[in-house]
Amino acid sequence: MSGGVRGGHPPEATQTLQLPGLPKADRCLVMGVVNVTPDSFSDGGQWFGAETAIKHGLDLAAQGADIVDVGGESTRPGAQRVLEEEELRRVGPVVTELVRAGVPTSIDTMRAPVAEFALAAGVQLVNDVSGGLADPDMPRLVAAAGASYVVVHWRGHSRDMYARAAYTDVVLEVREELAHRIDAVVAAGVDPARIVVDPGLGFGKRPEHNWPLLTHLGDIARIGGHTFPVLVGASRKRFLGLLLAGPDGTPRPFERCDGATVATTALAAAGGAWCVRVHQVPDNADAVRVASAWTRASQR
Ligand code: PMM
Repeated sequence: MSGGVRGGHPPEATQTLQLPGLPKADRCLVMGVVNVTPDSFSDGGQWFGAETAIKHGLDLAAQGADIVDVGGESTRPGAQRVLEEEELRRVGPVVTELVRAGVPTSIDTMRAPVAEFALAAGVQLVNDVSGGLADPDMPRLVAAAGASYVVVHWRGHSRDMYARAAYTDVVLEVREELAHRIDAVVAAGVDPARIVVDPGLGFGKRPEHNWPLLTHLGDIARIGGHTFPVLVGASRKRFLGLLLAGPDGTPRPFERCDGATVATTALAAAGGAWCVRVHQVPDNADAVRVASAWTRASQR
């Protein structure tokens, strides 16, 4: 599915796409984040115990999250990897309980054994920030389970990811590299109708790379003649804090970046995002509805 020419695809491209087993709405979906980690960038330590994490997931669903994304490994810049057993210990009870409660749940992991546990528990979506590069068994596993798969653009693990943040034309290169990953996961048996693409904001990208990706979601969606749903994960990321830095250049702390996240959500949704991945749900759930009304009115 490689190839193709870049160029201004329409913004409303991906919201009408329906993935089997996932919620349907004629607007951008909201994915609420539960990081069961002691060290994630914005919420590390807050939802670390199983009970607290389960309650938080249920709260996010009650607040309007269409999907709840559960992760047990921090990918913050510079993060070291956790052991597989520890990752499983963190996420296992949380995905099990959220699925049991009927919450559409995704597992945020780069490891096939962790995804395998979560799929057996009943998650509908595997969110792999490495796009199948970190664990070569992942695409086959997702294919065999018949699950949906988020293929994120990624150039390597977080401990040294900025060393690879060099692009001449970031939109073109991210799209080309995603196309190669799509070829690989489809070759492993994943149904193209179950693939979601994600430009991987912040993953081996500096602020000047994230902004053009956000404004070209239509280009990211259209790969090899196929239109894929696009997931956008901008919530509380450092490029927002840097945008809102004080006069002395100190980045705005993430806990005061929720307004910027909500603005980004509205723009991404109006720009065609299928789903936004956010830490704080209520205001973002409002923002996707505003964007939907905006898009509908602009099409009259
Ligand atoms: N970002 C993080 C974790 N998982 N998944 C997807 N699909 N897209 C992302 O951009 C993404 C992700 C890192 O964010 P956090 O640790 O602050 O939650």
